[in-house]
Amino acid sequence: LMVGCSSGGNTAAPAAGEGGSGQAASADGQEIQAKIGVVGFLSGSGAAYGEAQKAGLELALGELNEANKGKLKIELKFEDSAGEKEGAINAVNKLINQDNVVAIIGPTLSGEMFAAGPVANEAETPIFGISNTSEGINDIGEYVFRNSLPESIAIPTAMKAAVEKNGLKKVALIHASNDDFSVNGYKVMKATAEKLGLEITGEATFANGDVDFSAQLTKLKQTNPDALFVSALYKEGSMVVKKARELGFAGTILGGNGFNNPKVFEIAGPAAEGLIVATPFSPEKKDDKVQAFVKAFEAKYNKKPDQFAAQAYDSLYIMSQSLIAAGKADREELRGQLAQLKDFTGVSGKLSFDEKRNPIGDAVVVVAKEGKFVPFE
Ligand code: 1QQ
Repeated sequence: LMVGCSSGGNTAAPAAGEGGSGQAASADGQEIQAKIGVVGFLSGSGAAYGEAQKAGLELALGELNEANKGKLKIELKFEDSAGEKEGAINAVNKLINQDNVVAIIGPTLSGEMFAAGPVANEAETPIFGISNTSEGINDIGEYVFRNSLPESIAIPTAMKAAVEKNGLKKVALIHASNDDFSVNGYKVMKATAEKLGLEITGEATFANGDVDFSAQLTKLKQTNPDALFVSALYKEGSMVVKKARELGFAGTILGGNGFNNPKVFEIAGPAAEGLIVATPFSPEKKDDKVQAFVKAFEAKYNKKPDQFAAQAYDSLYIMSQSLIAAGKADREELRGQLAQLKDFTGVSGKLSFDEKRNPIGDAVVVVAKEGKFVPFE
């Protein structure tokens, strides 16, 4: 039985009760109407992250609303934060207070989540990060969740593989100093280098928005490292990779989660060749669920999904499952169901949470080869 319409309200507000206006729980057999907010980096220097997330969410939305007919209907309300903390805070406030959403997916950047997560947490509204990989995201509060694999797991996996296969001994580090994600990734790189007994020959920083990295890279190259470890978002990160190759650096280049987007190949061009990254998702994975997703994504968008699309896609399946289990679009009930999530298998792998709601999962290591990432083996 179908009730309500996509533009209708939802039952997140305590006042919006059962029945009446067609906003109802499934306990009485009616379709649950759930409005979920999405905060994404949809414009600006990292817009390809937000676009991938939007694409993944919209694909999942179509599939879920079809499959859950009569049980649950999800409506998504997208807000563009432009990758800014202020933008993320405003979007979260609007979604909670004006749109009355039952939960929020996003924001894209760890820094945005550090700024906007507390707002949602204070308002007792579940907020679900799909690309926040920094340490400490879950410490914001008990309404904060994420399915994005922390860099503290992903980076060491990539570094160990690179050290083993490429015989690295001396490394140089470079990172964006005004971005929480990039700073966190750098700290993980440094700590892991020390743990693995690597010699750090030099370190350098830049700021998001910079376009000239020659001074830093010339200096780092002179320290003669076997590898350059780059912690950055795709735009600056790809320009760093390109410049390093232009300056003649021939060693290994390894990056963090920011590089898991095809824009890297557009910006760095052939200089991307050999770049090593860890990711929880690869469209090349020989797995039925993954391949069905890749096929559906390609049919809809005419390109392969990246990790950001995959984690976004998974997040809506998690929301759907949890809303149905909750039996109504209620923030508190939904939080409870999300916290109980165990062994969810999505396209970005198997997911369960530890006691701090941190995702437990594995990363695969990939390497850039002829315009795409392939398994590093
Ligand atoms: C974070 C990230 C970025 C690469 C997301 C786009 O992992 O900010 O945590």
